[in-house]
Amino acid sequence: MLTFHTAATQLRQARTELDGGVLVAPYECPERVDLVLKRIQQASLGEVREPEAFGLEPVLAIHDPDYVQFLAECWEQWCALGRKGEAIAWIWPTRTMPGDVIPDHLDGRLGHYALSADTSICAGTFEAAQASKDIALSTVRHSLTTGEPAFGLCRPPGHHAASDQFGGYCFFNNAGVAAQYALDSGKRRVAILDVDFHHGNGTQQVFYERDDVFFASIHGDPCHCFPYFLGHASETGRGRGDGFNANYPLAPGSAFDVWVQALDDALARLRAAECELLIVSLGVDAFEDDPISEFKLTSDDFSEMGRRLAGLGVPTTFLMEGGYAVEAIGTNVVNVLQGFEA
Ligand code: SP5
Ligand code: ZN
Repeated sequence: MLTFHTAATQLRQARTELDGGVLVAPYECPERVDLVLKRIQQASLGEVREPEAFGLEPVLAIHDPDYVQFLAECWEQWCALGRKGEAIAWIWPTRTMPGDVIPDHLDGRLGHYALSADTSICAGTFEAAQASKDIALSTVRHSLTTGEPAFGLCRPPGHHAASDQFGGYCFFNNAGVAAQYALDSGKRRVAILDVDFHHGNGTQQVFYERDDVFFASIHGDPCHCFPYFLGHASETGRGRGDGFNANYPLAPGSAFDVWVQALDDALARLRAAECELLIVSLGVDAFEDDPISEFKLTSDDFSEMGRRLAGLGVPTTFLMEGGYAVEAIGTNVVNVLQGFEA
């Protein structure tokens, strides 16, 4: 299988993540990409190709212009304030302060555009986010023009990014940008299947009222797991999007026997929705040894996941999301892709 990747994804080298009340080295680190690439080469998965530059137009097709502008300017403005650390949001418009006016001050703007405090903005963040969406776009274009499966080794990930919010290590919603590109290229309906441990809140939000993208997500129950405030089974879409959103929240500790039932149900829903392209939000943090997640999938389970995805028989684009057990990330990703091709 063809992989798209560029070294520009490594331009984001954040030093800090707020975790358990302390600033730790971010789980979403550049080494993740190196290790996936290494395993792709070891396993002779196929050619690794550079993406092309698509500019910001396909990003603006799903993200708000003021949000993109904020991401472009944030780091420079933070530095101009003389701040010592990385830019981390620390106040939000919560239930008692609706926040109808977007503040001028950067601290207020950070709170407006952030959905969580786990994600700092640092030098190179905007550039890496652009490289990541270019990988997603190049990958989906390859699947569209050839009908062949392809893998986009995106970093930073995308599925937590909403139309005007970053967080959960995500800035541009790569899967959403790719899905919109496929629709704008003539596809009538696209499926996004999110197998990352965490609910794809951003992807759900972007497409919640639309019937041209079917979104399904299998994830840790938000009553117990990040992002906590979205991802319940009762969220089925709104308006013309009603019936085009399917959430499978599973209990922490769930293993593949439970997980695969959700997968089979999701695949049956995707089949019924008659989608012309499948985009897989491929997080491998459902792995048993993931340091921040709570499912119990084994490396062999990821191979079976790939086999079942192939059973749908639809042109498929895989886009990298999470996965933080760095010692196994390459094996788990390549197992899905090889299982798909088997
Ligand atoms: C793309 C993706 O997988 N994003 C996940 C973002 C989750 N960020 C919050 C992580 C909280 C970690 N707390 C676990 C403590 C273990 N030391
Ligand atoms: Zn995740």
